[in-house]
Order: sequence, then C-alpha cells, then structure tokens
Amino acid sequence: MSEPDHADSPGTAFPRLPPRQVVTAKFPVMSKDATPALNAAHWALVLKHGVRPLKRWDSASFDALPRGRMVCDIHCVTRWSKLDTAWEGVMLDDLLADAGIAAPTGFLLAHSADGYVTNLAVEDVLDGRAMIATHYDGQPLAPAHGGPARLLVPHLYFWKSAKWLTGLQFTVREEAGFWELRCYHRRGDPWKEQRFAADD
Ligand SMILES: Nc1nc2c(c(=O)[nH]1)N[C@H]1C(S)=C(S)[C@@H](COP(=O)(O)O)O[C@H]1N2
Ligand SMILES: [Mo]
Repeated sequence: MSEPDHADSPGTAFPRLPPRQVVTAKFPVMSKDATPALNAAHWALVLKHGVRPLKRWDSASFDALPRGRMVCDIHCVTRWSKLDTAWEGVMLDDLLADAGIAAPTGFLLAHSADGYVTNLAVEDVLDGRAMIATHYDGQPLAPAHGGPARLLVPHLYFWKSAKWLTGLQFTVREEAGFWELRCYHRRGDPWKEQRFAADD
C-alpha cells in the first residue's frame, strides 16, 4: 500500500515531527566516546574512491570553498528532535564540484576522528540535502557537537551526521558503519521510522 512519505497518521498529511519523536529545546550531546581533541588549524578532509585518494582539503583550502546554509529539524533515533536548527558550511554538491568529479559510485562512508563511521547513499547527500557544517547558530561548531566540521544530513536520523569528519570514501557496495553494524537501519529515514535493521 502506498501512502504519502510524511504521513504518520490518517488525516495528518504533513506533520512537523516524524513518528514517535519528541521536541527538545536542548541540544543533547550524543557521542560513542569522549570528544576528541582536534586542532582546527590542522584539520583536513580527504575524499577517496575505495583506497584511492581523490582530493584533500586542508583548513585553508576548505575555508575557500563556497559556503551554504541549512535551517532544518534534526531527529535523533533516541527520540529527541530539535526544530529550526541553523547551520553553515559547505554543501556536498560544492565539495564534489571543487574536486571536479561526479560521484563515481552510489555509496559513501563518512569517517571521523574518533573512529566513528557511517554509511550513506550518494543520493542522500547531493542536490542540497547535506553539508559539511562548520558553524551552528552563527558560531563555530562546538567541539562536543563535532567541531571543527561535521556532516549534516538532516532528513536522516542524526546518527548519520558524522561529527569530527575527516574522510569521505566512495564505496562500490553499500557498507555498514558503527551503528549500522550494531543493528541500526542502513538508511535511517525518520519519516519511515527506519530505526533498526529489522524495520523494513
Ligand atoms: N564521530 C561521531 N559522530 C557522531 C556520533 C559519534 O559518536 N561520533 N554520534 C552520532 C549520534 S548517535 C548522534 S544522535 C549525533 C549527535 O550529535 P550531537 O552530539 O551534536 O547532538 O551525532 C552522530 N555523529
Ligand atoms: Mo543518536
């Protein structure tokens, strides 16, 4: 049976919140380990296709990229949602344009300084759907929230938004990241309530 993507109950065509989420005004910190000590001036991002490096940006070359903004709601699988969060950074579209490539495969792994990894479909990060955020609410991103730079993929559960991002790796096949190896869903669409691998 087909139903509108954003419907969570009959008669509510476009609710603001995905199913079973609760709004919080706070900004909880959710990390698998302690916040890594990173020096923003020495931060760098590497783009790879498998093991092959495609491009590397140091903080200076990354700062020279076109800047984008996103205002969006974020949804953690632990059931908190935060509305109207305001971010600035570099859209994934602009990052690939700067690398001079189209996505060579359909899948990505995001790698982080704390050893965290998460997988994404390329179509979930292009066409204005994702950025590498360096600023939140007009301020440089706080270390606990992933500063100096994190992924932001707000239409998926927030575990997909890898903090302390250091690498993006195109993979031929869909691989599994830290939470995806621990029974969480491979895609994590909050509107479809894709919390756990068994949810579809
Ligand atoms: N590198 C890294 N990124 C991460 C995590 C992590 O432990 N390490 N936790 C994920 C989870 S489960 C969530 S809900 C969000 C939390 O982001 P926040 O701490 O800014 O709220 O970051 C995601 N990104
Ligand atoms: Mo989470």
